[in-house]
Amino acid sequence: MPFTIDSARGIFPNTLSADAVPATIARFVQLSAEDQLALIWFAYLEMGKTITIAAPGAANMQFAEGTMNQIRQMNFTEQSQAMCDLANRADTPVCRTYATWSANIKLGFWYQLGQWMEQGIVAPIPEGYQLSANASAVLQAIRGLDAGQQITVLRNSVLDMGFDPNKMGSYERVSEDVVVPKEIGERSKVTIEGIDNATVLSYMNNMNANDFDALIELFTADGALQPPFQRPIVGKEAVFRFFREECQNLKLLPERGIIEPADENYTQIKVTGKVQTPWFGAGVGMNMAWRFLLTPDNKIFFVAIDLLASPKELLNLTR
Ligand code: 45D
Repeated sequence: MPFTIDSARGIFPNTLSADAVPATIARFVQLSAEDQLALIWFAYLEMGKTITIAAPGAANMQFAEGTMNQIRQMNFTEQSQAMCDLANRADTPVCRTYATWSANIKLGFWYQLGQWMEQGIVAPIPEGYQLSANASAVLQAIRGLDAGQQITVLRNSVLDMGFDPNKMGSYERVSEDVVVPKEIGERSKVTIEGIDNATVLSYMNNMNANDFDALIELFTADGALQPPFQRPIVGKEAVFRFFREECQNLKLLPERGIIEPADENYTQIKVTGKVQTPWFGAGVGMNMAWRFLLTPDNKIFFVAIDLLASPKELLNLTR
């Protein structure tokens, strides 16, 4: 066995990912719950001037409806408390329910709350709320990020909220229904400058078609996928679940790549390009890299997906 998942993670080590994202999140989680909520509110209002969220199409909100209606019935004090509890990752029934939801349901929940806050149905951030000096500095840092990095900060801060699922024992995960894969005739086919590898092209095309059954067959049984800023998801079963829960309706727009032999007849391939999320559509193109390590029979042993530090990184195709 020439490669382990751990050693595979190190291919194309000079790929510069957007470290500003985890750095900003690390500062954000240090803030008080009140500051966190107010900061996201201000960031969301500012971002809303340039980019619009395309929900609720992106999330099937029936799964969060019960909790949302519960919050709708509360008075303002209770609503503010419920939102602070989420930011504090407290142990409450709402925080426990929240922890069972997939990423899209969490985002849809906050999207709805945000709308209700604007409409005066849910407690607003108090008028004239003054962010602490630290919170202002974090907001300033967010302003300095590109749009793809900003939406990633927002997404990750939302995913961190609620009760810690690792403390919950066994529970049933709640996610949207899986969409039907696109008809063969309606599928688009990517072209990638410098890359004619069939596995990599199929990866992109199957993901764009939501054809997760075909997609997962490109992986080895012990294969792994590493999403941006996360540890690898290991094994076909776990990766398949991830595809069905978190990868619907993505648009992968790979542009160029480089292919190189690796040890023991493995092949390493780096591709760069853009990715669009159904939440923002063509409004936000995230600068991304895929770093593939393929076995001698062209199966995916490992792929890392990185959010890049800058557009300049799209052209960084060296080892
Ligand atoms: O607290 O090849 C209020 C993989 C204030 C798969 C609020 C991938 C109070 C493999 C405003 C109400 C998935 C890895 C909060 C590729 C408050 C693969 C609300 C990559 C919270 C390419 C806030 C996919 C709200 C990628 C409503 C990179 C926030 C996907 C909403 C990236 C934020 C998707 C939203 C991203 C953020 C989506 C909707 C970054 C969505 C971000």
